[in-house]
Amino acid sequence: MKKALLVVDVQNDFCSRGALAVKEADSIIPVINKYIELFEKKSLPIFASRDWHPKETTHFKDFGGPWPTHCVMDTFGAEFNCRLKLTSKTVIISKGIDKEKDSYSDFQAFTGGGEAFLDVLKRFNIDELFVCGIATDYCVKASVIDALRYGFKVNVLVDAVKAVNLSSDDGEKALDEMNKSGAVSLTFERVGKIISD
Ligand code: VGL
Ligand code: ZN
Repeated sequence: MKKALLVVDVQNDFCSRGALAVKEADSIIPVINKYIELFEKKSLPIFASRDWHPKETTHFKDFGGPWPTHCVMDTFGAEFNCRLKLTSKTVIISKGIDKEKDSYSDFQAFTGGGEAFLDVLKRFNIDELFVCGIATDYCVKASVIDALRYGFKVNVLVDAVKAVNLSSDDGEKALDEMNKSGAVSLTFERVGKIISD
C-alpha cells in the first residue's frame, strides 16, 4: 500500500483577484510546490482536484445557491494557478459538474475518463493521503472526512491549506472536526521525515 498527495482546488478563482478569492491563498502555493517536489522525488502519486462547474448551477447565488459564480469549466477562473507546479504524471480530477449539487468532496470527483476518485485510489493501491489546498472549511474538510469514512489514513498539511472563513474561525473549527474524525495535522518538516522512512 502507498501514500499519495492530494492537492485540492488551487485554481485562479480561489486565489488573489479571483471570483471567490480566499485570503492569503497565494501564500500556500510555494509550500504546495515543495510537497509536490517531495512526492515526485519519491515516485509517489499526486492527485489534483479542481472545482469544475457548469455556467448555471444551484451552487451559485444567481440560481439560489450560496456562492458567487466561480470555477466555471473551461474558463480562466477554473484553471490551476499558473504558479502551481503540477507534474506531468499528476492525475487531475474534477467535481461540481452536477447542476443541482454542491459536491464539495473529492470523492464526488472524476477523471477525464470518467473514473471515480475512490476507484483511482484503489487502482493506485493508496491507503494514506496527505491533503493540502483550498478551502480548509469546504472542499478540504469534505474530502478529508470522506477519506476517513472510506478507511484511508489521512494527514492534513496545515502549512498548505487556507480557509474561506465566512466566520473568522471556520478554518480552525474545520481542522478540529477533521482531527476529531481521525485526521493527523502535519507540517513540511515532519512529512519529509515520514516520506523518507
Ligand atoms: C469550494 C466553495 C465553493 C472549495 C468550492 O473548493 O472549497 N468552496 N466551491
Ligand atoms: Zn464551487
